Amino acid sequence: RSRIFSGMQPTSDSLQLGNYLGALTQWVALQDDHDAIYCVVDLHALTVNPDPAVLRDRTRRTAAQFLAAGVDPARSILFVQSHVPEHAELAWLLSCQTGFGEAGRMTQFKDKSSKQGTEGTTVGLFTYPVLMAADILLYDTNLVPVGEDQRQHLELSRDLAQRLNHRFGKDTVVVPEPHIVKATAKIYDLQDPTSKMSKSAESPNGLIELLDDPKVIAKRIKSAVTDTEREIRFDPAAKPGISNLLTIYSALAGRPVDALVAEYEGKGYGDLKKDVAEVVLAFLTPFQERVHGYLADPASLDAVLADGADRAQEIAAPTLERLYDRFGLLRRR
Ligand code: AQP
Repeated sequence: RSRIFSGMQPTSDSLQLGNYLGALTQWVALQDDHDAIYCVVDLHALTVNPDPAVLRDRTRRTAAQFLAAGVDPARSILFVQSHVPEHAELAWLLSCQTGFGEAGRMTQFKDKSSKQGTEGTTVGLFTYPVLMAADILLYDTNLVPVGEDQRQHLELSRDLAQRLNHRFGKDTVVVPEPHIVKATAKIYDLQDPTSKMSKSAESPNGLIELLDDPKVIAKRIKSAVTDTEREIRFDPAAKPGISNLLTIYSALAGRPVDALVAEYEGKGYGDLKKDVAEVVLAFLTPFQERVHGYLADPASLDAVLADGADRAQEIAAPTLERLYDRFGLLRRR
């Protein structure tokens, strides 16, 4: 069976719909036929210097949302990154294999650091994709289900894997492949439908947060930015707002975009928005109930995460040992 690894940062109280459609639904779909490992990447979240109590709370909340979405600890490994210290250890080895210029070309770093300024940007944010490569290579991962925004980071993981195999022998690590599902690879902000929806968006008005009040969500969908035409058709370049709504509708209702476009012929944008809101809430209402159920019992949630960390470490520890040896570090007797 091929191995899957993916993670999400606990950078917000709630995941957003792009996280769910771009990544989490794939995680759930892939866990039957693959050896799947899913992680709350709390060390990555440290790059933006969160409040300690808030980070702890968000780590549990993120795990609860994975479970509520259908990640099943009986079929997958679910754990918290910092519970398996091998991630941070391998990141050091990999940072010594990454060019400064190579890391500097990462567009996510350029975007985030240009907003924060040099003084407000941590070295951790710069090396973020190196830690991500460590997450992936530690498990001899074959496939990484992510959204489009992670494609460049994954390319760096592949380059690093190939570099290690070239330098230390061809079977040093497995070279991972991205798994990006085109239809939902990039969900856009409702107010700015040419930018991706993001947990840490400057304004929350274009966001669909999975744990938000249903009334707020419906209002945001009804106020989504569209265009001055009246025709409902799928054309991401000319009609990004309408196309984004059709993508969301299609993914959550499990109906092809073409069928929706045919159904809405002659109808108005208001009709489409009303129905998208209905479809989103039909999914979110039971989802929110499940999340609150998991959060009401933190001891059980922590036990699931502890068991996941044990199982993850059984795989990670020998990989790190192998890499320490290949890098020429003298092992302790
Ligand atoms: N808008 C999106 N459409 C499709 N997929 C998306 N993902 C994120 N936004 C969209 C995917 O969700 C996973 C989350 O990864 P992350 O938590 O490490 O952070 P990210 O990619 O930076 O996502 P956010 O929501 O924008 O978080 P912040 O604001 O904290 O940086 C990844 O698989 C990502 O591709």
